[in-house]
Amino acid sequence: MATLNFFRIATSHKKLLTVNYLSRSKMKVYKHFALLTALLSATLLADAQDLRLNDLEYFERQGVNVLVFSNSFNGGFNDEKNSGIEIIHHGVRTVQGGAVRLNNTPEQGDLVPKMVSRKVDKEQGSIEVGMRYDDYDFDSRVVVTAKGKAVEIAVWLDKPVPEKLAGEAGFNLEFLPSQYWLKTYRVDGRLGRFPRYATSLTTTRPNSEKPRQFKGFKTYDDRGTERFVDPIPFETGHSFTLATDSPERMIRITSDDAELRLYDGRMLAQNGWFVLRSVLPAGKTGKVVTWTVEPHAIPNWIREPNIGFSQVGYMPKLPKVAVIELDKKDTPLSTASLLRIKDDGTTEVAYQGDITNWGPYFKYNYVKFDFSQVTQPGVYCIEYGKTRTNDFLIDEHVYDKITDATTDVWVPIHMNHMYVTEGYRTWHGEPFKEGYLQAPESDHFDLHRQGPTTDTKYKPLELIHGLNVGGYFDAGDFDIETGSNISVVHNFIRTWELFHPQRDETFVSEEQRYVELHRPDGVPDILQFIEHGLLNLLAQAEQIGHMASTLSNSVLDNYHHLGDAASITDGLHYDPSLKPYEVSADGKRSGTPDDMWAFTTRNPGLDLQAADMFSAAARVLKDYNKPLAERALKQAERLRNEAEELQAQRGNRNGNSQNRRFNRPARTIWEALDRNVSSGLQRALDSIPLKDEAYRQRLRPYVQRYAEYVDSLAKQNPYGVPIGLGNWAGSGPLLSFGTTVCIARRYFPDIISQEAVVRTANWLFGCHPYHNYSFVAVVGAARPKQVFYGNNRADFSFIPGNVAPGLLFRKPDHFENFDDWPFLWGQNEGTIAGNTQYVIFASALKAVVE
Ligand SMILES: [Ca+2]
Ligand SMILES: [Ca+2]
Ligand SMILES: [Ca+2]
Repeated sequence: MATLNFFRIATSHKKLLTVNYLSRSKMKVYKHFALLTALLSATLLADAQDLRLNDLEYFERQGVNVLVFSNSFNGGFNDEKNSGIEIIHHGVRTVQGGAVRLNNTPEQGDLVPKMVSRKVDKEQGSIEVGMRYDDYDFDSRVVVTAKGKAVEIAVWLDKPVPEKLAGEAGFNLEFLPSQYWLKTYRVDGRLGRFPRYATSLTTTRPNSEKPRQFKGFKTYDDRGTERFVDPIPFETGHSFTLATDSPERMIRITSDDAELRLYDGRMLAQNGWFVLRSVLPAGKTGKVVTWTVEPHAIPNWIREPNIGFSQVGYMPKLPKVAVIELDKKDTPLSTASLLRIKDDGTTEVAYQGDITNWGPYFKYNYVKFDFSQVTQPGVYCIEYGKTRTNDFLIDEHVYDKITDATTDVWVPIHMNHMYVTEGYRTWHGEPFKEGYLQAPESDHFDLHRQGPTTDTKYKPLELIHGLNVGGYFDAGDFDIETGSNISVVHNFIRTWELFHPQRDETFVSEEQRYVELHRPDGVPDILQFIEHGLLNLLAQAEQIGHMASTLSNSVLDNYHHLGDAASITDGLHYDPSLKPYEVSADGKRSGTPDDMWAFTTRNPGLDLQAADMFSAAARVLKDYNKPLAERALKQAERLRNEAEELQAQRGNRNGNSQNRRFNRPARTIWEALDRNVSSGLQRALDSIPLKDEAYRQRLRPYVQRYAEYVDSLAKQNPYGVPIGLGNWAGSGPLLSFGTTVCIARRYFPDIISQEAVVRTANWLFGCHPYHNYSFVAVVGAARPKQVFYGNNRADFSFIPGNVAPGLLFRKPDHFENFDDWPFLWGQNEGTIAGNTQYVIFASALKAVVE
C-alpha cells in the first residue's frame, strides 16, 4: 500500500513537534500543536480502550484483531498457515498458527489438530477451543481471555501429554517473516534483530523420534541417515517484545510458567514462519502453559484509504470508476481529484468530482469516484485527501499488450518435458527423462488416489512407456493434472477459434525437446501450445488406454520441489534391486525411488472430457499437423464409445453429462440455460457463429436475464464482480464471468453495458480490496504484484504473465492478498488452467472494446 500519511502523523508526535518548532512559521506551529493536542488527548482516551470480544466472535480494539479459530485447520494440505489463533495487526494478518502443535517449526505435511469444540463466553470475554490429535489420542484445550490490552492464552490438559509426545507437543504461535525480518526484538532485556536469511542452528535426531506426518508420508529425504533435522531456537526467555522498532508490528509475549523459545521455520521449509513456542510439561494436567500476548495498537489508528483503480489504465471512451476502501472509523471526504501529470513533470487538476457512497462490505466501508468524463489521453493519478495513487494511463492502447506476458513467457515456461530457455537464462532443463511408473494402490498428498486395481495392463511400479512428452506443469507444482491439461487445450482451441491469434514469439521443437522464448519460428504459438498439450494427453490415451487422473510425484519430499524442474527426479530409472542413492554401472538406473507415477483409475467422465477435446483439437490441427489430428480423432471416437459403454454398465449416465456440454445438441443448451443462465451462457454464446439468426433471437431473453444477474452483483459488493469466499480465491469464476460478459456484449451490445465489460478487467488490474496492485503480472500495469506462488517463489519473484487467484477471504470478515509473502497458494498461485482462461478473457476484452 501507499505511504501511511495519517499513521505517520499519529505515531511520531515527538519528532514532528521538534521539526515543526524549528522550521515552520508560527501559524503552522500553532496548527500542528492544536492537531497534536487533539491527537494526544485522543490517545489518552484510546489507551482506555481494551480488547473486547465483538459480535463476530473475535477480540478487537482499534488496530488489533485477535481471532481464535475463526479459521480452523483443515486436512487439505495440513498446515496451510491460515488457521488457529491469528492476529490481524493494523490491517495485516501477521500472526497465525496459534495452537498445540507437535513440531518446533511445523510444515506442510505435519499433523494439525482437529478442532473438536469452540465455546464463546461473552460474559467472561473468552473463547475456549478443544483440539484433538486422533493419531495420538491426544486432547487439549486452549482458552483465550481478554485481559485489558492483552489476551491471556492458556493451555489446559485433562490428561497428561501422551508419553510419545512428551517434549514434542507445545503451544506455538507463528509470525510472518516478511513483516518481522530486519526488525529488532528484546528478550529478557537482551536485544536482537530478526534475520532476513535462515541461518540459525539445527540438530539431527533419529526418525523414530519424529512425530508422525500426514498419512505417514515424509516431507524430507534423509539420504539414508535415518535422522531428521530439528531446528534449535535462536532465542529463549520469558519475556519477548517483537518489533521494538516498529509500532505497527510491536507485540509483547510473556510467560511466567513456561519458557518461550523462538525458532526460524525457514530452516526446514522456505514457507516457514518465525515460531514462538512453549513445550507442554510432561506428566501434568490442568492449566499447563500460560502466555500473555499484547499486540501494540497505534493510538487512534485509521487504515490508509485503499484507492482501487486499474493499474493498466483506461481507454478514453470507457467508464472509469475508482472504488475507495475506507476504515469504518474514517469519515468519507466529499470529493476526489484526478491529477494530470504534464510533460514537464508538474501536475494539474484535470477533474474534481463528487465521492458517492456505496456502503459497508465486510469490515470496511466503500465509496466511489467516477472520472469517466476525462477522455484526454495522458498520464494521471488520483488524489483522495492525503492519499495519492501512483500514475496510470488514459489511452486508446492500454489493453494492447495484456495477453503478451502470459502467452510469450508464462505458458512456454510451464511446458513439461522440454528444455526452456530465454536469452541467457535457462528456466528449466528437460524434466522426468526416466518417464512415469504405474502407480501402486495408494493414497496421495496432492488429493489423488490410486484404487485397488490399476485398470491397465501394467503392474504396479512398471514403466509406462511414452508418457514423458508434452503437457503443462499444473501450477506452482510440476505434476500433470489431466483435467486441468484438458481444460488448457480447450482454452487454447477456444482462443484460436474465436480470435485466430497469429502471434509467433516462441520457438518450439518437439523433436529437440527445446523451447526458446522470444525466438519466432514461423508457427503461431497457440497452435504449438495446443499441440504440446495434446501430445501428453494423447500419449495417456494411447499408452494407458484411457486418461490418467494425474501424473504426479511419488514421494512427498520431492513434491515441494523449488528450483529447476529437471532436478526433481534423478532422470534414471528406479531399480529396486539397487540400494537407495546407488547408481547402476551403466549409469541408467538408480535405487532412488523418485520416479513419477501415473494414477490410472479409470474415470469415464474424464475420458469423455478428453474425447470432446480430442475432436476439437483434430478440427484445429488438421492443416497444421495432420498425423496428430488423425491420432486425436481416432482416440476421440474410441474413448467416447468405450466411456459411454462403461457408463451404461455403471448405470450413471447422467452423472457426467456436464462434461459433454461442448459438443451437445442445442436442445440441452436451452436446458442448461434454464437451469442456470450464468453458468450456461458461455457455451451458448460460443455457438452463435455456427448458428442462424433464429438461434440468436432465442438466446436474447437469456442474455437479458444474465444482464439482471450482472446488475445484481453491483448491489452485492462494491466491485460488481463475483467475489469468492472459499479457501482458494475466486479467479476462476471471475474470469469465466468476465469472458461471458465480454462475449455477450459482442453479440448483444444493446443488453450488456460497457460498464459491465470493464469490471472484471479493473478488478484484475487493481480495483479490488486490500491493495491496488494488479493481480496479473501484465505488461502495461504500472504496479503489478511483485510476488506470486509460482515455482520460483523461493526467490520472492514471479513468472511474468501469472494471474493470482487474488483476494483470499479469511473468516469472519477479512480479505487479503500478500504482496511480500508469496507462499499462500490460495491467494498467490497461478494455475495453467486459470492462466489460459485469462488469455481467453483478455482476448475477448480486447476484441469487444475495439
Ligand atoms: Ca498439482
Ligand atoms: Ca512459434
Ligand atoms: Ca529416477
